[in-house]
Amino acid sequence: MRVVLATSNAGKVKELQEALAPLGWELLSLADYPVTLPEEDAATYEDNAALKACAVAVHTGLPALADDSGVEVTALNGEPGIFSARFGNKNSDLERNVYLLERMRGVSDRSARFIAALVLAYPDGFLEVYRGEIGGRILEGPRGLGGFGYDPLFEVENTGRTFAEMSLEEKRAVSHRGRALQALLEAHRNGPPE
Ligand code: ITT
Repeated sequence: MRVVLATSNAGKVKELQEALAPLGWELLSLADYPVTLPEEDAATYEDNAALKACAVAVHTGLPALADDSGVEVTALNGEPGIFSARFGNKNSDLERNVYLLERMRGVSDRSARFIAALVLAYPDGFLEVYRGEIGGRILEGPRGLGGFGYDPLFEVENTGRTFAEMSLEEKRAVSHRGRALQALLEAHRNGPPE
């Protein structure tokens, strides 16, 4: 099956390519099909992922896989959540991380969770929806050089390590996106679900 990865985030592309390899799909990207992703103005991760996947499926005539994700910080009442890409109106991962650290200065409850929704949209309108979550805590400073986004600030529960200190495979085994991908892989074990 030919599938377009409906994301402009290079970190997500790497993780999706690595995890989906066992399915043997031909994975295309927005570099192959320059589609402008729609504004993510829905109220849930799933609906935002569906907006992106459907736009790309309609434009390309191919199944499209989108990911909408975010980090929810307990002490910030779940912020930034679905607004993680625009947190503090900052335009880069580095600026958002600095902003998150500022918002968390002096805060003792550092607990947080990452959430990912994956939507695989087919041109005929059929949708597959998967979700994954993982708990952890926001550190007081960055650790690790891998990953993307908030990875250096998020220490994964029961591991003592941040996502940025993990290889792609290690992150997949425990992450929100890895868990959603695992559900997708299981659903496709015997070909596309009916
Ligand atoms: P696309 O919409 O093009 O897929 P995006 O980066 O805008 O890319 P989202 O709207 O889903 O993606 O925003 C998610 C935000 O949360 C964004 O700032 C990411 O860097 C961050 N994020 C998502 N997954 C992450 C992960 O696994 N590790 C660290 N940060 C992550």
